[in-house]
Amino acid sequence: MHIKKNKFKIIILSTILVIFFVIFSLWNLISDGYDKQNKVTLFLKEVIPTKIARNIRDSFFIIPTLKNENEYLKRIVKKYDQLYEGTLIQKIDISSENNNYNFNLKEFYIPFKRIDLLEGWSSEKNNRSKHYLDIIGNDIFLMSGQGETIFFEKDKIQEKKLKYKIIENNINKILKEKNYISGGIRDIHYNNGDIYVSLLFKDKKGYSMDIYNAKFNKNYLNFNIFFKTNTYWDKYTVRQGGRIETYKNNQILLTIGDVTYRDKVQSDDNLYGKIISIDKSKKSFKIVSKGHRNQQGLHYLKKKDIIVNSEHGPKGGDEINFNKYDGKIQNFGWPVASYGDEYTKKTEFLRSHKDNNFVEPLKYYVPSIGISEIEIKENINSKNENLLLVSSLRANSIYFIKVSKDFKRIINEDRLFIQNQRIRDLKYDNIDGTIYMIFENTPSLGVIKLR
Ligand SMILES: [Ca+2]
Repeated sequence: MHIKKNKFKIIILSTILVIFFVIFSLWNLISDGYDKQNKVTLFLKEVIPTKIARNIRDSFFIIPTLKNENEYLKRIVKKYDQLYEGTLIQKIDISSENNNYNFNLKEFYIPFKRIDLLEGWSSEKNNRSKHYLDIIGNDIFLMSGQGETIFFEKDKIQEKKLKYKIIENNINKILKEKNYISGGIRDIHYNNGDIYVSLLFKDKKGYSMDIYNAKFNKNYLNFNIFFKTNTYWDKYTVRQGGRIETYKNNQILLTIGDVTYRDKVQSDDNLYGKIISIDKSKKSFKIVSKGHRNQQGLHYLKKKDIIVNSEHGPKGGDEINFNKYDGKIQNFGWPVASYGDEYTKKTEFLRSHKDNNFVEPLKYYVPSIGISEIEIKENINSKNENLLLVSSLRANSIYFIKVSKDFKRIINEDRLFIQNQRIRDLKYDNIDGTIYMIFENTPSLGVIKLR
């Protein structure tokens, strides 16, 4: 009888262990977090469709999900209670992985909508919860995905409240008049007295993105159409691009993603998967590069006359690209060459860009980090080396990449991990070394100072 009892105990114990293991692996599978992705998780993600995994999460994991939601709700209530106060949430010391960079990170509330991760980060609704910022003189200007505009004075980051001021604008009036459904703001950029915004919208013809601009002032921003891309797509996608940057000779730059129309990307008779320069007076445009997928970061190196962009690859293959444009359209390879792989079917991408007449990325990431905005601090030492600052969504990090004087060689790399924060936007203030970041999970404004 004793033996039978023991046997029974062992069976019960092993059953519990097996159940525990299954729950643990499933939890790993559907919970967010770049660093948790081991080979087993990646394999399970491949074999279990996202929809089923989400259903399991919402029914089976109701308690951890609710607990997680509860934490968020507490923060959100606090956020709404303080409205435009911009209260300091926390102040923590934080170091990069290889300890090259040490910061005191300050985090302040911003009065905009948070991204809802239960909806899935790529949902259409969440596209209106991606917010952007720029530095304008002594002020930091922010615009929400829904088109709200606010600012605060730089000095306020020394205090406990940013005390945002609202600037009214006519974005919603434009949407109403034109009968557009808003797809969200995709970037803001200050240039020579004007604010430029890229606006995603949907009308009878489908989805598209245009640029509007307004004379900058702190009372009212009256936006007018600046440039129509006349590029349409029929189904919602995150592969939109939309970054705006100052360029030479009275021009600005704009990135337009492939919006899944990959067959069009390699030809020059359309704007899918391109970076274009737009003349500010004539409003005429030129293609400066093609072969892009979803360019979420854009920076122009004035002294070197180089256009730098970051872009999302497919599964893996996020890239940092350098374009020394000399009148000939540069080709960055998509959808022919990529270091990533297809999500659904097995497509064989060419790997080498150089050997196939495309421009090789300076850097690529496998797995993807969800690469976003890119800023560059030039001439950081006596060797005239430069520092790339790259924000990432999926990897919740800022990457610091030190490169040679000619931007052709990587000297070292480091990474600052900021737990549970997708970092949508990033601006570097070269006057005092402050880095401003948009964290989209809270959402909040992160501030660190680069010494
Ligand atoms: Ca490429």
